[in-house]
Amino acid sequence: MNTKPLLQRRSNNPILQDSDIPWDCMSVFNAGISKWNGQYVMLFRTDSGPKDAPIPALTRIGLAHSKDGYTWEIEKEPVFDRDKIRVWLKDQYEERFGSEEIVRVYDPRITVIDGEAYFCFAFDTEHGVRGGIAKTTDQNLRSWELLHLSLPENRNMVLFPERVNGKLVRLDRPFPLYFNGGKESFDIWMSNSSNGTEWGDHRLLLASEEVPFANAKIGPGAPPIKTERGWLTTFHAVEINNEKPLNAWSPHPWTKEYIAGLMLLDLENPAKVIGMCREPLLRAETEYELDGFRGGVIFPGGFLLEDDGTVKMYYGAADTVVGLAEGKLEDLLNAIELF
Ligand code: BMA
Repeated sequence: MNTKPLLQRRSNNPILQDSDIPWDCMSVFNAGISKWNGQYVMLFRTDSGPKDAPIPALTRIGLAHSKDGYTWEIEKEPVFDRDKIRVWLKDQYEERFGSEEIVRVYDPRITVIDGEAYFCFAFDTEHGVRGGIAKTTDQNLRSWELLHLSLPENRNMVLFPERVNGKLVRLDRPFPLYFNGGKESFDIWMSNSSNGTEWGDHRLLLASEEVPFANAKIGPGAPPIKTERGWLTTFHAVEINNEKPLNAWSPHPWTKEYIAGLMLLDLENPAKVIGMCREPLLRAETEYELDGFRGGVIFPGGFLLEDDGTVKMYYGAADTVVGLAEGKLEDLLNAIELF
């Protein structure tokens, strides 16, 4: 077994925290990162309100730029909030359900495909959690064209960085409660699309019971990295330990540890999982990962390969800050146990 950690945390972590943000917020986390026009871009989530009970209506998406992936310049104003979705849904909702239907928008991911930026987000509504996809060629990533809004219950939609067999490929995380008798045991699914608007060919990709360090739900992490051996793909896995509550500002006992995992998908047929790292890729250890709004949470959203073989993984830590950990592509691939 490999005893050296696969990823090393940056010594100046967290790379983003609430005091870096030019508007009033209590946390900045769950960010999506990509390369755009020769720079790094980050869409991140901020929550605002009391530290132990942020107000959902005040959750916003901000934008940051970086030349090296380490030092970030943050745009002065948020780029997205629930009002934007309300505008998109005006015709559908304003008359029948009212604009209160949309509760908040959060957890952005960003993928650049064929020179266009795609932005995936989750949004809570009074009638369920949904996922959305928008795209743009706007250099400033300000004006987005809405492509798709999913049915409830779905979250954590993530796109592959290129078309596979001519189709866009997406990871999904539905919440099938009925057959599980209410148990939070959710899996990662996959779907594809020719145009980004209509999605189909839904299939189960990875089931939670296949992950040795999960005893509850799992979900997609960041857009995968293409390698010669397959699509290297992060995910999060939840381990619940009711005997050992984690530290949290949230007043409810918090028992869900979120752990980053790694799997390998077939290059030609990404719906086939060909291997997995049996050990966690990253598990909460440091103070900024163990203490926060929800301690013990590692939530990967950005996964990038550099020319020298370094892999950067950006992750939300404790639902409070953004962390960065780096490793070598070769080490990550060697840690995968092929099925
Ligand atoms: C998930 C989402 C994420 C969050 C995670 C841990 O269900 O709400 O936004 O980071 O829980 O709290």
